[in-house]
Amino acid sequence: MVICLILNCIKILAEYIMESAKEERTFIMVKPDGVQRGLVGKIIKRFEQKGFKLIGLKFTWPSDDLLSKHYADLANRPFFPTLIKYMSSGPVVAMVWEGLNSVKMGRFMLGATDPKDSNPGTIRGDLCIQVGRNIIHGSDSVESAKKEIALWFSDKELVQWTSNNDLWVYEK
Ligand code: DAT
Ligand code: MG
Repeated sequence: MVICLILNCIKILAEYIMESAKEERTFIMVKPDGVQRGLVGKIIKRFEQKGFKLIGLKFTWPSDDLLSKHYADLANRPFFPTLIKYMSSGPVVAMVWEGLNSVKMGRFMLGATDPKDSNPGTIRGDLCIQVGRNIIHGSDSVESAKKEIALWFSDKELVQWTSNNDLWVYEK
């Protein structure tokens, strides 16, 4: 009787942990070159087809100030000024995608930072050539994702909704 109760508690806890894991979020941004080259639809489609759920979407021309905060970790790198100039050269599409392991899988889907090292089949591997025009950003950790999402979106801009796809994307 007691053992049954404990097992039930463990099962409920495991289900709760799994449900929370499915709510992992990542910040994905189509950079100005991706927008100019008409790749927005193609990139969104890849995330939709993978099975991730769109939670936030914003078409915006980012300020130098916002971009400096976004890339604060790279402020001492020699390419920082050209990175900010490139990123502020036009509008971007900022997005939040939700799903199990969305940060890690998002990075796999993007490919390596430098497109010459990106495998075919990845977004950068298929759609761009140079590191300074690598069309897309994706959070590199769950921690970074939380910071980036808070930087680009307010809470009320993020939409909570139930996707019917989830019934078929995830195991029961
Ligand atoms: P990632 O975008 O894959 O997370 P990162 O955070 O190290 O890579 O760098 C941010 C962006 O800065 C990257 O997408 C393109 C640019 N960048 C990185 N390394 C560069 C380099 N060596 N020369 C020029 N631009 C670079
Ligand atoms: Mg990065």
